[in-house]
Formats: sequence, C-alpha cells, structure tokens
Amino acid sequence: MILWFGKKKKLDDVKAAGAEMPAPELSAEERAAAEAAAAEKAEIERKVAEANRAWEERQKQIAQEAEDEAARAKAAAELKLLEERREHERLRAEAAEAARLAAEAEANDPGLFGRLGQGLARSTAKISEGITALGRRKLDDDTLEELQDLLITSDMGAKVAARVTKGIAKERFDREVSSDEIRLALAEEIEEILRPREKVVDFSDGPRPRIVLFVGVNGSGKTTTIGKIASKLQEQGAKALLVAGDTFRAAAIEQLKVWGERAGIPVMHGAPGADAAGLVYGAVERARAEDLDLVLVDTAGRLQNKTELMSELAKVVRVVRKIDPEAPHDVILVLDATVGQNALGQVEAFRHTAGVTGLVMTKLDGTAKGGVLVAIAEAHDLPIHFVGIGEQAQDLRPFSAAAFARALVGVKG
Ligand SMILES: Nc1nc2c(ncn2[C@@H]2O[C@H](COP(=O)(O)OP(=O)(O)OP(=O)(O)O)[C@@H](O)[C@H]2O)c(=O)[nH]1
Ligand SMILES: [Mg+2]
Repeated sequence: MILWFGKKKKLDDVKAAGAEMPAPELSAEERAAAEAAAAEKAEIERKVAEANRAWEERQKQIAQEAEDEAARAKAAAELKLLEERREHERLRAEAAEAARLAAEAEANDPGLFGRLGQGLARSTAKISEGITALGRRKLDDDTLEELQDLLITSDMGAKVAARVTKGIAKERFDREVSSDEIRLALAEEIEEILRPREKVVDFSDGPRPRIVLFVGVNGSGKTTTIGKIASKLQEQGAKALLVAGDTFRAAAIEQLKVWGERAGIPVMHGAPGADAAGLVYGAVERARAEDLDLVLVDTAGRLQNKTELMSELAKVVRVVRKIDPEAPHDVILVLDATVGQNALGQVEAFRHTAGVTGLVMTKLDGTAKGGVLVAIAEAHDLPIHFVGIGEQAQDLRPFSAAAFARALVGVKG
C-alpha cells in the first residue's frame, strides 16, 4: 500500500514494496524442513489414496459376491457414500482452485489501481472495441487514421492522438499487427506521456503544518476528494484539520462536516457567508497552536471565467502567504473527467490565478472522456496526484501512469 502520509517510510521503499513484493528468503534449514514436510504430506496422500482404492475394490467385490440381499445393499450404500465423498472432494478442489486463481489475479493486478482499470476499461470500451474491430491488419496510413479517430473519442485531442499514433508507427509501419499488439503499443506511448506526471504526494514531507488548498469549478469533486483523503490520513495517523472554506453555501459546510466526522478529523468553519480568507488565516493559526501536521482547505467551486470569484481565490492565497510566505504548500486543482477537453481551459485559468501545484481527476468511473488527462499531461508540467473512481472513501487512488494508460486502451491485467 502506498502511504499518503508516510512519516517513516520513504516513498521509494513503498513503491518498491508495492511493485515487487519479493518472496521471503528461507534459510537452508527452513528450506530442508519445508521440503521434508511436503514429502511427508505427499506420502500421506498417497497412502490415503491407496487405502481408498483397496476399500473400493473390496466393496465392489462384496456387491458382486454377496448372496444375500442385505449384504449387497450395504455394499451398494458404501459405494454411494464413497461417490458422495468424491463429489464433495471435487467441489472442494474446485473452490480451492477458484480461490487460488482469484489470489493470483489479485497479485497480478496493478495493485492499487485495479479498480481504476475496471472503471476506465468499462467507460472506454469504445476505444477497446474499436481496436478489436480493426482485427489483424497492416499498420498503414488508413489504419493509423482510424486509430487516431478512436483516441480522439476519448477526448485526448487531435494533437496528442497524432503523437501517440505516430509513436506506434515508428517501428511497425506497413507491418501486419494484431489488435493486442496495437493495444499494448498504444498503452506504451500513452504511458510515456503520463510517466513524468506520476507523483504520489507524501503529505508528511515538508513543513508543518502543511497547508493544502483544493480548488476547482463547481461540482468537480473538491469536497469529496478532501473527505476521501481525510479518511486515508486518519488511518495513517496524521493530525489534520479540515477547513470549510466554501462559506457561500451552508450545505457545503455540512457536507465537509459529514466527511470529517466519518474520518474523525475536526472541521473548522465560519458562519455561512463569512470571509473565506479570514477563516483560512484562523485555521493556519490554530494548526500552529495545536501542532497539527496538515490543514486541508476546501474552497467554493467557481467557474474559471468568473473574474470576481477567481480574484476571491487569489485573495485566499495572498492572505495565507502573509502568515507563511511558503504557504499554501499545495494548491490542488480538482478536475471532473466528464467535462473532457474543457478541463484544459480550467488548468490554464487556475494555474494563472491560484498557482496550482498538482492535479486530481475525479469521476473516471463514469466517463468515456478520460483521455483528456493525457492531453493535460502533455500540455502541463504538473504532477497528477490522485484519480477518483467513485463516490466512496476508498474510491481515490494514487495516480499510476502505467495502469491509467493500459486501462484507457483496454489492456487486460
Ligand atoms: N462517480 C463519481 N462521483 C464523484 C467522484 N468524485 C465526486 N463525485 C460526486 O460528484 C458530486 C460533486 O462532488 P463535490 O465533492 O460536492 O464537488 P465540489 O467540487 O465540492 O462541488 P462544489 O462545492 O459545489 O464546487 C458529488 O455527488 C460527489 O459524490 C468520483 O470520483 N466518481
Ligand atoms: Mg464542495
């Protein structure tokens, strides 16, 4: 598991642990003991099977030889019992095999990102089915154009789609390729664009209290994302404070309170309509006084073209800077994947106003427009911290370039 609040564990350790999970080393004695135990088990199994066979033979013989009805019936009943036992054994073995396969599938799953794969693969079935429909064929200009169109349906944008298809043609042009080969090649090209943006945030690094501001347009998933992160941080032992900086709507304060209560993290709020910048200033002072690790600030949703609301956000940032010139330490822009290409404009506007330092993309579970994240990754040198794949606390995953790229084009496993 990747820690988002890895006070002791460094990110690299955690990544290595997640990626490789080496089998425990056994000493020579332990190995010998394990081998002896396995041999003993095999011997017992062999003897049991032999006894069963002998017993079965004997029952058959009795059934044949017995003259009186009662003995024959008894032998037949014994045989039936044996069959029932065999059937039971067969079902048990089947269940064990199913459990083994499930465990294997889990082990081969791209770990934390398995659910993302399922979610995205479902929503981008169009690309995947389109590639399957191409069948085995020559990778010529026509095929490349069809592939480009398919990628564009995921809102990747024409420029990035062209770059990706050009990339796969480099070594394969005019060669016959299968759907699976195309899928893998596309995934590799997309991963290459995404890889530099993969950066799991470790909130325990850096200054205390670390001030994290969440910004974005209305309904993009800011409050929900804070709630999900809060649940995780609570599990990982961070001392945090949530701040209801969305002072416009009473419901927004309530929504954050619900998440805070669920996670057992205090929520600071003002009266509805209070000055957001003032509230955040107070929150930072409180975090210092109480020696907290983190302050997660929710802000009101605002459309990127509403200048007045955007300057209010700029004011929040300015006021926080007064109390700590380095703060806010993170300004996380929360983007809703369902808006597709529109998200690009949001990144521009929020970067300009609030000095965005990282991204979260939500609602990837229910859209075919997830490709826009590739366009954003190509255009903006901003880390992508998390992706949202549902409404529940566990539905936020650290971003993985490989898992995302593979899921987008429907590479299984
Ligand atoms: N399916 C899905 N729904 C999500 C996800 N993230 C958030 N939502 C839902 O999107 C809706 C809006 O989420 P909020 O967290 O209230 O969004 P917000 O950015 O705080 O909205 P405002 O405060 O109005 O600007 C809610 O119904 C959430 O449950 C996600 O990853 N997947
Ligand atoms: Mg909100």
